[in-house]
Amino acid sequence: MTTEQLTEPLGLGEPRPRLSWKLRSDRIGAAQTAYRITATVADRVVWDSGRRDSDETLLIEWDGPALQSATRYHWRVEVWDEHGDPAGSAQTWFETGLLHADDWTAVWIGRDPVSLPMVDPPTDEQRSFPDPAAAPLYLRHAFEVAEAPVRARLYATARGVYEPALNGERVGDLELAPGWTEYHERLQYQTYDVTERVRAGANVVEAVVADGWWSGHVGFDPSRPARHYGLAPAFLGQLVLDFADGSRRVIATGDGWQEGGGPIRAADLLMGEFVDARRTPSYQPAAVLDRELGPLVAEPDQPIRIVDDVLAIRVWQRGAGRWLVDFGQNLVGRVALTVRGAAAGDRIVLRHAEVLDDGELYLANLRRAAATDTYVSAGGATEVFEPRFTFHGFRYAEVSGYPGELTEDDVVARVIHNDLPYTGRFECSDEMVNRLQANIVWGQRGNFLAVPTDCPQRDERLGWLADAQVFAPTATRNADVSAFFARWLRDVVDGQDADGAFRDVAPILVLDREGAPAWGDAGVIIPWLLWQTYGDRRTLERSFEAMAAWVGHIHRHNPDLLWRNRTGNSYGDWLQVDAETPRDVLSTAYFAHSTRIVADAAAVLGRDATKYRDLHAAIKTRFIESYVHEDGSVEGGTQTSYLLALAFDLLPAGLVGAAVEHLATDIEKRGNRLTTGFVGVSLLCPVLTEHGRADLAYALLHQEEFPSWGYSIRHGATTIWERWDGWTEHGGFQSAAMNSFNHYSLGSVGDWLYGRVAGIGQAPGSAAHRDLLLRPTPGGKLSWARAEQETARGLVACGWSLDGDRLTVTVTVPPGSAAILEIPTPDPDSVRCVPVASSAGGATLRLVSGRYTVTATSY
Ligand code: RAM
Repeated sequence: MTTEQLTEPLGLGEPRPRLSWKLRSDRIGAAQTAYRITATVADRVVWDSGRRDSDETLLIEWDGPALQSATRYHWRVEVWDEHGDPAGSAQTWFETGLLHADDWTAVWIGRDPVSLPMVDPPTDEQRSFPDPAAAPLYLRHAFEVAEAPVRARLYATARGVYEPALNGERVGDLELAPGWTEYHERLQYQTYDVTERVRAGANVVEAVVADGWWSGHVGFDPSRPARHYGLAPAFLGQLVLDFADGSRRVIATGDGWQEGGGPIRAADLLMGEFVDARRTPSYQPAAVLDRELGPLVAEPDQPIRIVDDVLAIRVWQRGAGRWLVDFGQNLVGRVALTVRGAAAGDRIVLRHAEVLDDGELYLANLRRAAATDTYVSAGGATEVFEPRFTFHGFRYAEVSGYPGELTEDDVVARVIHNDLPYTGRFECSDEMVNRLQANIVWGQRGNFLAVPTDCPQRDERLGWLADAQVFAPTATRNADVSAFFARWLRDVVDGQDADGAFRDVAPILVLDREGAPAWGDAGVIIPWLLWQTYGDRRTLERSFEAMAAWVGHIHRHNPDLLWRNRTGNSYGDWLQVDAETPRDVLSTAYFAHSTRIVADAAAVLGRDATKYRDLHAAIKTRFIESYVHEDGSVEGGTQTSYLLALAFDLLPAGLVGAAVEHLATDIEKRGNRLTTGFVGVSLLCPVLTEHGRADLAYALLHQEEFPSWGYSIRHGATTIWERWDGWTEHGGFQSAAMNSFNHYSLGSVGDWLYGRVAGIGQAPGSAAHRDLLLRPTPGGKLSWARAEQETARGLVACGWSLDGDRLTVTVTVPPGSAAILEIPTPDPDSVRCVPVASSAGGATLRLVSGRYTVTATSY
C-alpha cells in the first residue's frame, strides 16, 4: 500500500493524496472486482468510501473530509475477488505535515550578515580550503519541559543543506536535506518523529547548516560568485510537542537561538569538506534573517540517504604517509576514514578520482571541483572522519598525511543517493551484458541524487533535460522513479519561460537559455512516460498546459513546420562518432514527436486532440517532403537520421523497409558499429528489433571494438561513460574539459534489455502495465535472459532459455493485469499453452494473471 506513491510517508503535503495497493495471489486469473477504503484518525472513522465496484487499485484520490495538519491517518482497504468474494484487507498510514502557512511560527535564522565575509568569485588560491566563506552554521537552542511529550515532531528545512540533532545525537538519517529544487518556487521541509528523543527536563535542539546548492558551488560558471540563490545558509525549524494533558508547545527558530562555528570549517558540494576535530562549537546569539517563510512544501519523494557501503578492494602505498585506495566501483558518496594514533593537529587529506592515469589519480576531468576532504586530528586514539555536506564521484581515493599503515579496514565508501526502491532485475547468460546492466544501474544511482544529473563528479552536476529524457525509460525499469521524476518535473515546468520554452537544465542554474531540441522536449516526454508507466494522470494534467505551450512555442517560430528557428543551443546528436545528423532533421523529428505526445495526452485527459493530431500530420508531411528521398534514404544519412524517422513514424509506409535497409547497411559497413550520440543511441536497438533486425541489435550489444558499450567494459568501465571515446587505445583520454566516466545517457539501452531482450512491455494504449505485451527475443550469443520489474500493479517477470531447439519462456502476470505473449517459433503448433493466434512469425498467447511456463519445441 502506498500513499502518493510512497510507503507510510511522514509529513505529507498533498491535500488530496492518492492511495494505491498491489494485489498478491498465486491463483490463475485472480483479480479485484470491488474495493472499500476506510480511514481513521485515532480510531475514529473519518472516511468510508463504501463498496465500489471497480478493478482499480492505483492512485485513488482521497475523497474524505479536508485533511488536518500534523495528523496521522490510518487507512484500510478491503477487496473482493473475481468471484465477488471478500479477498482480504490491509492497513497502512500516512501523516500530514504542516498544511497551512499559519501552522508555522518559525522564522529563518542564521549568522548576522554584518559578520559575513565578503563574497567574491573564488580565486584559485581561495579554492584551497578552508574557505572561511564556506563555514557551516552551527545552531542551538536549549529548552526545558516538565514532562516527556506523548508525541513530538520536528519540522525543519534550510537554505543550504542541514543535519538536525537533539540532545547531542543526530536526528533522522537524511543526507543533504532538503535536497535541491527550484528554490525560488519550492523549498522542501522534512518531518522527523522525535517522540522518543525529547525528555523531561533540559533539552537542546541543534542543527548544522552548510552552503549546499543554496549558496555553494554548483555548475561550471566560474564568473559568477558561488552564491546562486543566496549569500549564506539559514535554518528554519519547529519542534511541536504534544503532552498527555492535551496541551501543545512549539519550540521554533527565532529569537533566543544561538549560532556559531564548529569543527566543520568549510563544506561545499563540489570542493569538499574541511574538519578540524580540535575545535568545539562556540556560540553567540543567532540573527533573525527573514520572517517570510518563502515557498515551503513538504518533501514529496524519497529523500537522500546513505544506501550502501562499498569496501576497498585494494590499498597500496605511494610514498611517505600517502596511500591509494581502489573501491572497485565508480560510485557517488564519500569516504569514511578511520584514523588511529594521530597527533592533535595532524592533517590528513583525501582526494578522489574516477580513474587512474599512470598509477595516480586522474583529476583533470573534475575541472574546478576540488573534491578534497581534509581532517585535522584531535589526537584521539581512534577517530572516524566522515564528511557530511559534500559528495564526490569516484572509484579511487588518495589518502595523504595518514599516520601509520592504512589497511582495507580503515576505509569504506558510503554510497549516497535518493533512496528509491531499486527492484528491477535483468540478467542473462553473457557476463559482459550483465556488467553493462550493472554499469547502467550504478550510473542511475549516482546521478539520481537530488535531481537527475548529467554527472556527479566535475563542476557541473546539473539537471540536464535530454540526459534525463533519453534515460528515463531505463530508469523506470530499474527503480520506482514515480515520485522522484514527478517532483523534478515541477522544476522543469517552473523553468518554462513566458514564450513557452522549456530550458536545457532544471533547476535553472548557470544556463538560462531556451532549451535545445531533444533537451526542452523532456518537458513533454517525461510527464507522458509517468502516465504510461505509473498511471500518474495528475502529473500529466498538471504538466499539460506547459507541454502544449512548448509545442506552441516551436510552432509559432517555425510556421513552415521545419524546426530551424529558436533551437537554443542546438546540440544535435550530442557526442556522436563522426556522424553529424543535420540539426534540422533532428529538431523537426522531435517537433513531430512532442506534438504527437501532446495529442495523445489530450486524448487521455479528455481534451481536444484534433488540433495536435492535425499539426502532427502536417509536420510529418513536411518532414517527408524535405528530408526523405525516393529511395528511402533520409537527409544526412546517419544512423540517427534513420532512427529518428523510424522511431517517430516519419516515413511513408512504403519506404519504411528501404529506410531500415539503409540503416542496417550503415551499421554493417562499419563492421557492426554504431555512430549514435545521446539522442540516437536511445532508439538504436529498439528500432532495429522492431523492424526485424534484432540480429544487428545483438551484434551492437556484443561488440567490443570501439565504439561500443563493450569497449568501455573491456577497458574497465564500472559505470557508463559520457563519451564513447572517454579513453581509447589509440588516443588515451579524451579532452579533460569534458570527460565524465559516470554519465547515464549512453546507458539508455537498458530499456531495450528489459523490453525486448527479456521481453517486458506494454500493449499500445496501456497505462501502468494493465495490458502487458511480452515479446522475448532470443538472439545474439545469449542462451537465456530474464527480467523482473516491480510495476505499479505488482511483479512482472519474463524470461526465456534455449536448449537446442527447445525454447522455454517463463512469465509472471500480476493480478489486475493481462498479457499478450508472443513466442517466436517457426512452428506455432509446437507451443504448449494454447495459442490464441499463430502466424509464420510465431504464436500469440493471451494470459490472465498468474505464473506460466511456455515451451516451443521448435525454435
Ligand atoms: C554537457 C552535459 C550534458 C549534456 C550537455 C549538452 O555539459 O554533461 O550531458 O546534456 O553538455
